Amino acid sequence: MRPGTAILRHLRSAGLDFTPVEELARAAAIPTKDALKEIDELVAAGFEIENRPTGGCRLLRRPDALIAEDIESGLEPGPIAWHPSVFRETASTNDIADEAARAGAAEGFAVFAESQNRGRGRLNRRWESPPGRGLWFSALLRPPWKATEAGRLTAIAAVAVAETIEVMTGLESAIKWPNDVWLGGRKVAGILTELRCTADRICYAVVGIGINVLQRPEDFPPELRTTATSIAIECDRPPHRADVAAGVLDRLANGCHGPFGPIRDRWIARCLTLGRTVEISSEGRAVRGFAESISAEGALMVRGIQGNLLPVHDGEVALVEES
Ligand code: BT5
Repeated sequence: MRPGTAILRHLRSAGLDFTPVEELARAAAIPTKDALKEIDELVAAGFEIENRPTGGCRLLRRPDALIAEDIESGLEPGPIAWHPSVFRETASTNDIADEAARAGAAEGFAVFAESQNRGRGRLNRRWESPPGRGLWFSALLRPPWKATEAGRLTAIAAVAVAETIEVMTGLESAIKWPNDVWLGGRKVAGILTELRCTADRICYAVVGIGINVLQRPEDFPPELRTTATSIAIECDRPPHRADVAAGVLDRLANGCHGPFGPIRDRWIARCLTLGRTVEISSEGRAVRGFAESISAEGALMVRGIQGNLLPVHDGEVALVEES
């Protein structure tokens, strides 16, 4: 853990009580003079820290900007040691994570950007990623799974986002297969999982997550205003972006390193797609049938007109209105 993170974590848990600098230095395992430098750096980054020569320090305000130490200080101990970094602007965080993975980065690499100028969705569709309003990030995972189990990753990420939003806002969210999270009947988040596999195993996965947190309606381009929403549009007091990020990373780590069964149940409980007649277009083919369940591998199980059960791994889903 970075020294600044250890100091922030300590200050956050102390609330409005003062903590002696020596104690902060101990928590960060650095000499007191270095702790004072770290505190200066946090102040320069926008944290409001009161430092009394006799009483010690306390944290009065966190900046709105996304700061790696702020995200890291909110993480719970878990099966993945996340190493977040934050770029001011990039093309796509998925590209940065992919490059890092090729260079041998370990599971736990997580890259955020305040804005993306070429944020993308599936099939290279544009993902709107305006500065300072959302969470645009990619997490590197190396699950020891078969390539056919990759669908779990998007399901785990969708449940992680949905549950984080629910816990932080008290609002109910929903999941539209395979990669959308909805709030108040509109899309609040999307997931883009990209993989590198050997013949049958996953080498690594980059799970890209975009969450609209602080946008106002006018921040969306006109064509998205009726279909997209943000957490701030749906609730009066939106959570801090760093806390949403930490909540999602914690749940993603636990989900990837635990059994899939319980996640699958939580996915099913929120799924808008199940129990409906759907038409799914995938790789130039259209499949029509009844969306029955999600398999242990994370595929949507569709009962075709002939009664056959078909696993569908990706695609565009349209709900068919039955007459
Ligand atoms: C997705 O694709 O929903 C996946 C989005 C993943 C974005 C993250 S951000 C971090 C990482 N880096 C990246 O470059 N990408 C990932 P898809 O299901 O194909 O949906 C794309 C469609 O959603 C677009 O065609 C628009 O209609 C709509 N859309 C675009 N931006 C949106 C936004 N900010 N909020 C809601 N809907 C949006």
